Amino acid sequence: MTANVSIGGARHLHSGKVRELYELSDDRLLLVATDRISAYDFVLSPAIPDKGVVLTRMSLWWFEQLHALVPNHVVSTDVPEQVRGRALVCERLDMLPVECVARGYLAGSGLADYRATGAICGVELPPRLQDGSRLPEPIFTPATKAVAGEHDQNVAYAAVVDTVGDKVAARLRSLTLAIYQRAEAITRQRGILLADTKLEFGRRYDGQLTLADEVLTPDSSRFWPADRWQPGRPQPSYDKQIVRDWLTSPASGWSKDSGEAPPPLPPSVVEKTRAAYVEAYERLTGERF
Ligand code: Q0Z
Repeated sequence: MTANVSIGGARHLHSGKVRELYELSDDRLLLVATDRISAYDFVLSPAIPDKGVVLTRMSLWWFEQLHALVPNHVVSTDVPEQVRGRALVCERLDMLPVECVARGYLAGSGLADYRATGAICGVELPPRLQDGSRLPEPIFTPATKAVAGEHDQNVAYAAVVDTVGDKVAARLRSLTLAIYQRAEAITRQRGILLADTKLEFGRRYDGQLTLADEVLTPDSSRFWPADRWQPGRPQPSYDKQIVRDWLTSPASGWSKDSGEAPPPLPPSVVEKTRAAYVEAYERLTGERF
C-alpha cells in the first residue's frame, strides 16, 4: 500500500481506507490523511492530489469553529515533512467505542433502516419520508464500530448507555447534536446542506470528553449542494459525484454489482474531483486553498 510508509520517529498503528495512524510517543499520535479516495466501498486509484491536505485543513477549521462547544485532540500541525499539510499531532485519548452520528436528513443506512422499520436507532420518524427528506429535528443515531471491512452497525441509545453508562451517553448525545446544529447553521449559510455527520470522542487522562479524529469533512459527513436538493431521489454528493457518475456510466465499463475492483479513474475525473474538494473547502471556509 502506497501511503503505509514509515515516518521518521513514528510507529505505524492502524491503516484506515484512506487514513493512517501513527504513534509518536506514549501520549501523542500522528493522524495522517492520505490522498486516497473510496467509492462504493472500494479504494480507487489513482489518488486525488491534495485531498489529504484539503481534508486536514477543513478538519482544523472545524475544530476552531467548535472550540467553545467542545475541547479537541489537536496538539500541533508541526509534522514530519513527508506528510506536510495532511497530518496532525494529537493527544492520545481513551477512545469511546461509539460512532456518534447526528442526522438532519434521511440518507444512507438511516434511509435503509427507516424503510425497514419506520425508525432509526429506535427513534420513531413520521411516515412518508423520502430519500433526502429533512427530518423534523436532528437526531442522534449512534453506531458501533465494525470490524475491518464491514459497516458500522446502528444501535439504539440504550446500547450506548450499556457501553459507557448513562451520564456519558447523555453527554455524547447532547454534544453530538450541539455540534451538528452549529455546523449545519454554518454550512447552510454557505449553500451546503449537512445531511449527517459522524463524530468520535475520547477521554483525556483527567476524564474530560474530547472531540477526536477528523471532523466534518466529506469523508465523515454528507455534504449536499443546497441548490440541487430534491427529496425523492439520491442527492448528489458535493465531492464524490463526479467519481460515482463516471464509475456507473458506460464509459467505465464497470458494474457496481460485479464484485470486481473498479478501473482506474481517468485524468479528467481525477482533476475534476480535486477541484470539487478545493471548491468545497473554499466555499465552506471562505478562504483560498
Ligand atoms: C483514531 C483512525 C485509522 C486513522 C484511534 N486522539 C486519538 N487517540 C486515540 N486514538 C485515536 C485518536 Cl484520533 C484513534 N482512530 C481512527 C483509524 C487511521 C484514524 F486506521 N483510531
